[in-house]
Amino acid sequence: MKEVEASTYSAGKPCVTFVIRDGQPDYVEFTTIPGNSGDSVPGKIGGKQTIHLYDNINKADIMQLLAYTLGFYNEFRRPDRDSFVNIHYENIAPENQGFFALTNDTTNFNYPFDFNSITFFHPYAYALDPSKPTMTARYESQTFPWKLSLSQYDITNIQREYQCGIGLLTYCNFEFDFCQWTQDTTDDFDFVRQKGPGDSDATGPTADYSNGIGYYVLAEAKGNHNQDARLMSPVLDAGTYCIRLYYYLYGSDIHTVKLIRRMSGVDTVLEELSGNQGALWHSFYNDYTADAPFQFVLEAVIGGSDLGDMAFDDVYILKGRCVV
Ligand SMILES: [Ca+2]
Ligand SMILES: [Ca+2]
Ligand SMILES: [Ca+2]
Repeated sequence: MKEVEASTYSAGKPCVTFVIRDGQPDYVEFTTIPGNSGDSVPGKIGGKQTIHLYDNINKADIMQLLAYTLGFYNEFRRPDRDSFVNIHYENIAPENQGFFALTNDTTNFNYPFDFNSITFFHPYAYALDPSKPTMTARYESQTFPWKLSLSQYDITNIQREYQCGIGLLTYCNFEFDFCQWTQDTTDDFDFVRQKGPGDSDATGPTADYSNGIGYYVLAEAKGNHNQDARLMSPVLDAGTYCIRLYYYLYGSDIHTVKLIRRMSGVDTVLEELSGNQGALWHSFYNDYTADAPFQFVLEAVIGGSDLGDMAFDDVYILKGRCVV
């Protein structure tokens, strides 16, 4: 719930907030049911409505159930679904085929088909033969990601439908690419996308932050001693912005990371952090105001040994102040 709130706030104001019931006539009750499938009804029905969880349910599946409650259907039930996804009905028991039915109760909100939506099932969901998928993409180049968190379109859809303004400018979990972030070419080396542990040194992450099995971006210490690498955000208009990200600075020779504002060709250091921060991901957020177009720049300055890998994951830029 906290992640849904934090991902959708806009212009410094929360968009969706969850509160403990205090006599409200319309409310959601969470219960658990045995078995390995949760459910909830799409949208508000009035009075009590129930979200069924299952034992050891993961964060992404809870967020999927909350997305239904907020009024969103599964992305793969969009009327234009068959242009993008093959459903393998021969591998789905008849009583479960309804979960894959197209529905005209939804609209595609004029956005592209979104394989990253939190409302996507796992590609093997409801498989009779668990070695075969029940959904595949129609295009070979498109893979089904493991759900991580709300996608960029999930967030903008919630913001628009709940009329909070579109606050999210960019979000990157680095699963496929660097999204709207670009490598600086005036530095010494480049960040790389990395999955799992880099090398066997006692430095750097062993897994990404988003879901533990995906990609993060790494400034590799080996071969880059005393050198720096920078990643640049898109150019942002003058105004106030919140940046939220996760960083991993583990190793006995961690040097320095910086958050920089690049405006009119001048770099100003906004934040700077040096030294070993332990073998875990830390979150960071803060807001900044600029009176001219600018970019955020993430800089890694490597120290004098191999034990100084630095990494980032899940970087958000939102309009307005951060909500704390
Ligand atoms: Ca990631
Ligand atoms: Ca570079
Ligand atoms: Ca390394």
